[in-house]
Amino acid sequence: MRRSVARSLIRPLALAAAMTVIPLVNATPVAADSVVVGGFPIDVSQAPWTVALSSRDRFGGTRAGQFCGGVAVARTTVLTAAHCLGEDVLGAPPSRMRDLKVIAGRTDLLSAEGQEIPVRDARINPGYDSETHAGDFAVITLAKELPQSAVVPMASAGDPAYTPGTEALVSGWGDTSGAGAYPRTLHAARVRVLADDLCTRAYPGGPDGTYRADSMLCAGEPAGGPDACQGDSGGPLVAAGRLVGLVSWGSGCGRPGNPGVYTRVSDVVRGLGAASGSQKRPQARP
Ligand code: 4AZ
Repeated sequence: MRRSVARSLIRPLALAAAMTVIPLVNATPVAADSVVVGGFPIDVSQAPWTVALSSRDRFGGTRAGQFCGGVAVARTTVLTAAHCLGEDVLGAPPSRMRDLKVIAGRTDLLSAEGQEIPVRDARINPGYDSETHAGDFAVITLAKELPQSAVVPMASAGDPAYTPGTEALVSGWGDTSGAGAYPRTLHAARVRVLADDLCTRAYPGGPDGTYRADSMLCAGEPAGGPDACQGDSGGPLVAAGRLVGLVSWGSGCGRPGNPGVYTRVSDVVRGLGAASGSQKRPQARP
C-alpha cells in the first residue's frame, strides 16, 4: 500500500524530530490516476461551524495561513484533528505558537469576512495513537466567543446519524483535485456513512493506519468519488444536522475501495465526558 497522504503530510508527535516537512507545501501528490474529489463550492453560511486553523508565521499568507480544518461545537470550543497540532506540523507545541488562530465565518480565505480568533488553549487527546491514528482529535479553546449559530451539536453514541447509508456533508479548504489544488474558498462534498466493514477491509493495518471501528468512522462512496483530502483534516462531517466525524485520514482521496476515515465523534464525546467528569467529581463514585 502506498504511503497515505495523511502520513506523508502530517506526521505524529513521536516522529517530530525526524521530520521538518511543511504541510501543504511538501506533500506527496495523490496518484494522478483519475482521482476525483467530487465536491462543490459552498458559502460558509451553509456550514457555519466549519472553521480554518491558521498560522501565517508557519504557513505563509497566500491562503491566510490555513493548514487544517476545525469545527465549532460550543461558542468557545473548536474540535480539530490531533495530527494537525503535532510539533512536526507546527514546529513547536501549540502553546508556543504566537499566531495560531481560528478563522470563522469566512468563505474566501483571502477576504476579511467573519473573524480571526486567537487560540487560548489547545489540548491534544493524550490517547491519540499516531500509528493507527486512533483518537485523532484535539480540543481548542477560543479567546473570544463565536455566535451560537456557528455551533453544531455532536452526535453521541447510538445516534441514528451513524447508521450506514446516512447522507453526510464534509467541508473544508483542502485539496479539490487529489493532486494539490488548494482552493481559496470553502468546498463541500456529499458522502455517505459506510459500514465499518468496508474500512476494516480497506485498512486492516499497515503503513497507512489501521481502521478501528470504536474510534473511527468510515465514509465516502463505495465506488469512489466524493471525499475529503489533504488540508481538510480536522474539519466536520455532519449528518442529520449533527457532527459525526472529523476528517482524519485515508489512502489517497476519492479512490474506489479506499473510503475516507474520520474520527468518530461519539468517541470524542466519551473522552470529553470522562475528562470533565474526573475534574468535577474526583471522588463522586462510591
Ligand atoms: C490528509 O492528509 C487527508 N481521503 C485527509 C483525508 C483523507 C486523506 C488524507 C481522506 O489530511
